[in-house]
Amino acid sequence: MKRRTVLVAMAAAPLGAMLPLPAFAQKPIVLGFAQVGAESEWRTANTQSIKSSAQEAGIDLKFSDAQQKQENQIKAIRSYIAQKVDVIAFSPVVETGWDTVLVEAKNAKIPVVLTDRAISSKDDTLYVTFIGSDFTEEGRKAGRWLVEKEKGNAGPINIVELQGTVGSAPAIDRKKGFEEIIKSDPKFKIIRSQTGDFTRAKGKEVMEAFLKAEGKKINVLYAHNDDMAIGAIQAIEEAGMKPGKDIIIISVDGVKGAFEAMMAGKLNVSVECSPLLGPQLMSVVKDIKAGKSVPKRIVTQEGIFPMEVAAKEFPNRKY
Ligand code: GZL
Repeated sequence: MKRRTVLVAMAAAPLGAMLPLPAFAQKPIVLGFAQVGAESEWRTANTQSIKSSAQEAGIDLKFSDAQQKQENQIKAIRSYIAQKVDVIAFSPVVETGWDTVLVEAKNAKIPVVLTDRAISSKDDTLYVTFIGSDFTEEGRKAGRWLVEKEKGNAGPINIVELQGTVGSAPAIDRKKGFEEIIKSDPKFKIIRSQTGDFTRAKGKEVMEAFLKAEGKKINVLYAHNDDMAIGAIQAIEEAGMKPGKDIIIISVDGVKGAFEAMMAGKLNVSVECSPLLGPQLMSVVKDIKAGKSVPKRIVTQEGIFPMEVAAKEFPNRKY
């Protein structure tokens, strides 16, 4: 009934006063998304969230995987500009080097949304909003957990650090937040710090090198994501040491693999970093197309999961 009424109204209205098309007759919004890659459990869950949310929202998604290479993300953004998509969204693999291509998007009048990771640019008109976690706070949460855990220990407490992708916002900010907290007590010393590029394989490889160089001097591992921690756990076991006991392990993301490691007593705590950004992204894309204003920064809310709660929390995990 309603549908016919709308159509009748349109036929009667003079051409100059055409009513807006009803939702079922409007062409779908086209969103171009340039993803970092498929480097971790977190990224896989993030991709799944974006694809399933686009489908549920009736948004036509064009998706690309850059295999963690900035030049591939830039190529994808340029192809979306050429295709004249309605909105472009991406998770910048590193913070810098985006201004040129984002000026091209701006000149093409295509709004850009940052998800997951931020960019470092003087011109914040190059994107409409940034939806993602507060990585510095994630680093602080990791540091606060360690300070509390070791409050009765006079030290020294030697820490090795597996950093995320060099130049990426999560790697820069998780390091900054962690160091901000542990610098309060000189017993904490970061004796080795190197990138494992957020992957299990590289995390294992770098941890093997740390163990070769420092061996039993290592008290704590701080890994910027669960995948590198899981790789490091393999290296620690192969070196004949007990992960979670001989070496306390702190990581970030809260993926299922981390919960399984915590339930096995091999990982001590994982700071949550939610990849489930799809629903928020689609809602923002629709608001932008509807001409609504959106906040410049949308922060995802997250917790922290020590091994003691892992078994109880595991059934609730969505990624
Ligand atoms: C964080 C995200 C990071 C994850 C890693 O929002 O960018 O990239 O912590 C992923 O697991 O590779």
